[in-house]
Amino acid sequence: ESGKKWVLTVTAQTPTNIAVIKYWGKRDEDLILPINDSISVTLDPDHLCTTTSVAVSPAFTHDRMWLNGKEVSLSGGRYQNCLRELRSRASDVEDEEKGIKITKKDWEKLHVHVVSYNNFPTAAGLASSAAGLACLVFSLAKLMNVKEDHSKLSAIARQGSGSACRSLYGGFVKWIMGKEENGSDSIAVQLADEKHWDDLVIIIAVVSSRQKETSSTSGMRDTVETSMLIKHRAKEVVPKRIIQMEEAIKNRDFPAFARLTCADSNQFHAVCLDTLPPIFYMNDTSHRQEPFFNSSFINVIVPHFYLPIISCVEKWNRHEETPQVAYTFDAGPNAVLISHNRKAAALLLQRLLFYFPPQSDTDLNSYVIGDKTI
Ligand code: 2P0
Repeated sequence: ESGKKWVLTVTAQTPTNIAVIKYWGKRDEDLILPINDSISVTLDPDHLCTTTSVAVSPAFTHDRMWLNGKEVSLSGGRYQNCLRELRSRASDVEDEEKGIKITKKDWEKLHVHVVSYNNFPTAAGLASSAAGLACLVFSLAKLMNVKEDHSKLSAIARQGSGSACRSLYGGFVKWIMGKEENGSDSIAVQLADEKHWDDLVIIIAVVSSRQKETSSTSGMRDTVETSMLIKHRAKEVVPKRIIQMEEAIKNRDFPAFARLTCADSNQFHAVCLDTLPPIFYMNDTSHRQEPFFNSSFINVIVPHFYLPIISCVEKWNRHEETPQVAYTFDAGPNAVLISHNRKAAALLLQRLLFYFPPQSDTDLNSYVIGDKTI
């Protein structure tokens, strides 16, 4: 019985990532295989990240998970696929101090507990599933002594949530769609590390922390089934943009980076509109939400926020000799703005404060987001 008392734990932290060339559409729903490559920037872990602790003990009778303090079911196919893939690759673990010895075979019957916490709104279009699933897979892989490199782990995280595979690396990351039917070559690779372009500043305006209305999974399924535009995007547009974006990142070419980022965000929302029924992620947010608890986030609730942001940035960029800021919007109502240095970021914040002033004292603290990221 005393042998039942031990618990072995691992804790990991994983930031979320923001796609600059977007993933939208699957060719295989179960394995989560995309219809195009995508490229993202991984944020730095101070701001938008998931912290996950995983534990194993012979006293645990089921696999269980708590997300932000509430128990959630692990019975879904995606979690099960990740757990199965990891268990099948587990190795022996020995902790002499605690007198613990787990053999490869033991992992088949041992159960795990997972406690996960996001420091940002879950499912409000801030890619919480990306950070969450990447962190789950990474921490379990450590706990189970899975001896695979990051790219193999990315293929496991991908089966939890597509965009999660990109959060296994920092800096700039490409998710290669791959060709194989079994998904073995649909993996993430790092294009450049977090030091490569460290004067970029990413600012996220959390317009709303409410949960989005159309989940990415069902939204992209509808798009693939009904949109003509998505076929053109996946086959003709994205492959060219991927090459151009890789080049822009390699050369730290902000004008090209900004042009591609804005164009790809706009095309992603165009294919959403081209879906039946149409999906509006850039909808109006006129309700005031509770200020978000993390003081490092901008919390602006303004009606008609997106179009003014887009036109404000577009006008500003045209006014300057070279673009100063790029915008990108994901499957939720929050704005992600990328400026090419701290000076441009300070000016951007000034403008945001001017056009979208905080509406109460509490907002004053919660206005500014994130410092630099990659
Ligand atoms: C992206 N998004 O590349 C794109 C841009 C949203 C817009 O990846 O079904 O949560 O779990 O694979 O990864 C959101 O999709 O969807 C997403 P699943 P996921 O970041």
